[in-house]
Amino acid sequence: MARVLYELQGRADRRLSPYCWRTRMALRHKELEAEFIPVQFGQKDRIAFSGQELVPVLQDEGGRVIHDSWAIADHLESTYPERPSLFGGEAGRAGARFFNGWVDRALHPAMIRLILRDIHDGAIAEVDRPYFRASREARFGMALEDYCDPSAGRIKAFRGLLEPVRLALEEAPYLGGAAPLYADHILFGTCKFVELCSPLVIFAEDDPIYEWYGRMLALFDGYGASDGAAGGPAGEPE
Ligand SMILES: N[C@@H](CCC(=O)N[C@@H](CS)C(=O)NCC(=O)O)C(=O)O
Repeated sequence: MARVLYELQGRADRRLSPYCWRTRMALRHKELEAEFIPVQFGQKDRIAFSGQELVPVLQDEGGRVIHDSWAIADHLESTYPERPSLFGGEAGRAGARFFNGWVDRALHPAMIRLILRDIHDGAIAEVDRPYFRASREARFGMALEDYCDPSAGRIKAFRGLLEPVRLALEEAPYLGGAAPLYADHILFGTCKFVELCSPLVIFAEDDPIYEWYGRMLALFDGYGASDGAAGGPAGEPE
């Protein structure tokens, strides 16, 4: 059985999800081939076999099904130890686990607040907008338009959160050191998501994170620079 990744599909077939990009990059890092199956918010029947409703879902060779990007990274590392390591050992795995939680719990809430309207208005498939609005308004307890706040103050606060990343990049070109590791793919997923969903400029060109992002886009023969659409560059919007 071939390896298959189920991932979020946005407008113009763009593969939007920050979590799915983590897995895409992890697969390339491990030099593993996969087929990519798009899933819109309204197509949860496609991943019903996983017993839950979120992507990414990986169906690995042999049929094993894993959901949650961290669980998938962990699975890839333990199942394919002979391939390039995602964590660089047990201590590296523990550090990446912390970073994964920090990005999910501290960075993503600040990021979503900046681009929620852009996600709704322009990034997701039009057919998914009512579901997206209803589910997010229930989660945040207010209208999308009231929750979203791309003001200069919020952008500054978001950039400030990333100060520890800048400190790390003063010492090495990647969070993994001389070469990228899974921690880099975690943050790359967030940056790629913003790039695909919003015109907002989150990093100034003299920001070390901007330079790091350029290095990440160039990895794996420029794999990260695509929008993930099956036919290559995005076609006409729906
Ligand atoms: N902790 C999960 C989060 C996965 C997640 O939130 N996925 C989003 C896409 S970005 C999703 O499937 N959302 C579907 C929905 O909200 O109905 C992971 O790391 O994989």
